[in-house]
Amino acid sequence: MSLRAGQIKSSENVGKQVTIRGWVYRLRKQKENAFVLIRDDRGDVIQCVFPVEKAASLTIESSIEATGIVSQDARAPEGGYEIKGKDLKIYNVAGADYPIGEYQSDELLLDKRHLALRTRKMVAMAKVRASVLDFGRRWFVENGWMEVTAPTIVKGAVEGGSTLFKLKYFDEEAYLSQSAQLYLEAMIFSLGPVWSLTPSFRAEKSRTVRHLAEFSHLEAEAPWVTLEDILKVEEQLVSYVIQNTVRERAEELAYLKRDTVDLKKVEPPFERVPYDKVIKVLKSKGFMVTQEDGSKREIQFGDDLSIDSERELTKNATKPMFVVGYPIAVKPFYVKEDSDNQGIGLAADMLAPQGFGEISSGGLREDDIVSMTTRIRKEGLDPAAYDWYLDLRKYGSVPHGGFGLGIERLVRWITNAEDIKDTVLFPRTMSRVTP
Ligand code: AMO
Repeated sequence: MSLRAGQIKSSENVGKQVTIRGWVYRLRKQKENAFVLIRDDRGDVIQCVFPVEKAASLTIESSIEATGIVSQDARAPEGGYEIKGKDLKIYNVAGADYPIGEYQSDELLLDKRHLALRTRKMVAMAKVRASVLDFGRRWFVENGWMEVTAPTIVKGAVEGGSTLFKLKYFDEEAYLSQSAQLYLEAMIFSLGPVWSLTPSFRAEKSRTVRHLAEFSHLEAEAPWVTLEDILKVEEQLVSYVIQNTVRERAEELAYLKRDTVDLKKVEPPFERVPYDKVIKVLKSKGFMVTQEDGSKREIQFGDDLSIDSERELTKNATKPMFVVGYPIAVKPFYVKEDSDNQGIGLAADMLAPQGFGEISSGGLREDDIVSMTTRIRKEGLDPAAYDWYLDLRKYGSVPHGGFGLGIERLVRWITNAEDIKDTVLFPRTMSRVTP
């Protein structure tokens, strides 16, 4: 039976014979011995020492099965255990030109991502991400929300026409979904609180460290809720995911050099900061916005928050915050207007601290058919494309709301990753659709 590195590294195994299968992660051939760092299929490593002639044909990433006796040696890397190799079976001698070495440009690592995902950094990232997805699902299951799946080939824009990916759908035109929201809204009438995890697609034409063309979108929707109800769900969900991920992935986060002191303090409630206060704060700091013609002016009420303004706002924060009370004009057609506060939308964005910025967005939905039709037209969209969606306001409309959270944005914050592309194994951006 073959064991994994983590199972072998234990004092109980010292002096015993073990077998491990894996790949040559690092290789150092000396006069008498070859030091082979083996990576198992979970990304963990252990050193195995063979007489050099036995390992003569080995190259980096060759796939092997090694059998030998476990010994404890403080000099052995990665935990002080090693295997004194006896038998070596080689499955495949990897080409000697393996392109990933210790120091590589980011671009090469992206071009060779199918191989770069064998690096320990990518393995650690993938494990943190898996825990985020796992605990996200668990939170919804434990709290009685039903998992649903919405289509990703659709006819209507949710988040504005400029980021739609068009596709030929038999003899008609269709789009890749930007958000499952409208479909989740249809489901709450018979399924109650629902949630989904589907890819969303945005033809984002800007290169930033927080935009992907395809991202994993965790979305939720529920009937009979207030804005405060939705914000409570968001802060509980995010806190639960973070606390559990930090606990389960302590080793990986340490490998990624992520200081988790602040993360461990993330718990509800998150501060609710009114939009008008945000603008005042940014103004007092002399924050400027760039206009379409490239000129700059002072930020003013009515401006949407940009990456830069969010960074400024959150750079010294240690916990996420909600920005509430946006002018309805900067929000999409579905956002409900506050009846006590004309022109203000019942929507909120959650901003992650330390400059990471928006990770989720949500609020109450317009439930009146007349206002909604007017707003769809105002956005230059065709109400006919939203025929079925408008039916939801015609037949038993109820107050309802929900939110969408970007998994990669959350993972980027948890891992302190410089670029959102690091949080996904095969990133899709404006300039990258392979591998
Ligand atoms: P929004 O467009 O703000 O709202 O998206 C919700 C969340 O999705 C993430 N996100 C992205 N992540 C990576 N790359 C992108 N290009 C990208 N675009 C968005 C962000 C963002 O907060 N239907 C509404 C939400 C709602 O009201 O329910 C929506 O899609 O984390």
